[in-house]
Amino acid sequence: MFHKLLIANRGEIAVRIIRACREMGIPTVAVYSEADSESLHTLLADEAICIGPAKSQDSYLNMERILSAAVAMGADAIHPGFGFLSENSRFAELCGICGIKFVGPDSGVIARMGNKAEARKTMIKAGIPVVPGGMEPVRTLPEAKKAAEETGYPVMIKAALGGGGKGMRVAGSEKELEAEFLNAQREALKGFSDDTMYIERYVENPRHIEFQILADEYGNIIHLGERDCSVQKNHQKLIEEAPSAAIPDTLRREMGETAVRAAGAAGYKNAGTIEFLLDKDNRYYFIEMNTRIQVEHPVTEAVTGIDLVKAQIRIAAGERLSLTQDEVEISGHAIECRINAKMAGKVTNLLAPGGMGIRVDSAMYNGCQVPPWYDAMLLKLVVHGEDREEAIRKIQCALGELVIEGVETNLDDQYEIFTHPVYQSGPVDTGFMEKYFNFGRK
Ligand code: MV4
Repeated sequence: MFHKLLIANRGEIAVRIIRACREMGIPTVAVYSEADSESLHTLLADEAICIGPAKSQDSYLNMERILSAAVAMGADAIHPGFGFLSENSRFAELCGICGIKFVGPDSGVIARMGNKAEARKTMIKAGIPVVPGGMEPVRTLPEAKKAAEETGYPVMIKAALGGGGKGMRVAGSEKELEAEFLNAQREALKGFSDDTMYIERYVENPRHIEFQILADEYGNIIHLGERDCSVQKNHQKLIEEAPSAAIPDTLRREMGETAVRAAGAAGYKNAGTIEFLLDKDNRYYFIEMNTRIQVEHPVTEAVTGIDLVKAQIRIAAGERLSLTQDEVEISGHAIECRINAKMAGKVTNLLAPGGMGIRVDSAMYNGCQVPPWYDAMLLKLVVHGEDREEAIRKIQCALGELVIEGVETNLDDQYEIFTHPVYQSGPVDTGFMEKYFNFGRK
């Protein structure tokens, strides 16, 4: 096992990782920016080292500073969390060069899956169902037209290095493709310094279903069931559930097996996620693989009883998976709700909910500062009930108890979603928020 682990992150996920390490008896090093000297991850870790000014570029995204800190502090492993450098293949590679274990897959796999056009090609070759569309990326309008013609309209134009909706456009006809392709390409170039695109058939109002994968370094791969992340606004996930109420057991088994095969085709090691779109006729298509621990991982932890961050660390340390697919059991229903700040400022009052099946993951404390420099997610409320109905009641009760004063949040917006009869009556698709909700951004 590792002797000391450095957390290359901040906020609630850094705290989450520190907690896992502490339970495992692994000493931790926090890195922090000048804006985070009083942040919870800084205070909670066994050691902490300042790595630069507030701006992410100068601190949490600065590979040299983080690696220097790791070497200076004698860390033999780095956990990247999510966001920041977590999907930076160069960072994973540099960790290896410095003799530090990167808690995640090999850098080559990060690079290959980070390129969605290449990931798609890998999956096609492995016989994994993908959204109908071209096998090869497109770089010019004539190439795009040809691919769209072969695919059939409507199509989705996507950036190879995209994700999160940037550089993404729907084109219902050749005319629309002509109008939109170069715009999408320009957006991709601006956002990712690369204008490689690819074309897929447009799937209208799909459900977003993702399978949690665990793979050890000896070729053993299992899945831990799925999460339904269909409740989102402007490509920001708001609510995640496990299991998905939209998926019958037979389909779950089939999609799970497909997800395991997909991870195998990618040469995957450690915790990862296979994303599918599920259409109205319950056909499913691979769209992307995420090569990191995800924000919504606690819902999977709740229904499986498996600590995913500990599993990541054990796998990285060379341990074998300690359970087989048959030993994975999904029990009850879990829901996560993300509480985001709508402004920076000082938290003047905080009261966290409690009770059976209630979990709060956050780096907030009474009197803490919410800096303006980073992601706005303040707190994840995760509930686990016997079934979806109980989980919805539980999360309403917990949201009712939660008090955050001093900074404006989306708490009231979230409460409204859980009281919505369409949400309560069953699983929703990705069109739900746009159709029924119109509250302010973020
Ligand atoms: C799609 C799609 C429809 N058809 N691809 C949005 C983010 C990116 N990761 C994939 N996304 C989508 N890809 C095809 N071919 C619709 C979406 C999409 C979406 C996907 C998951 C969750 C929410 C979404 C909201 C709008 C659009």
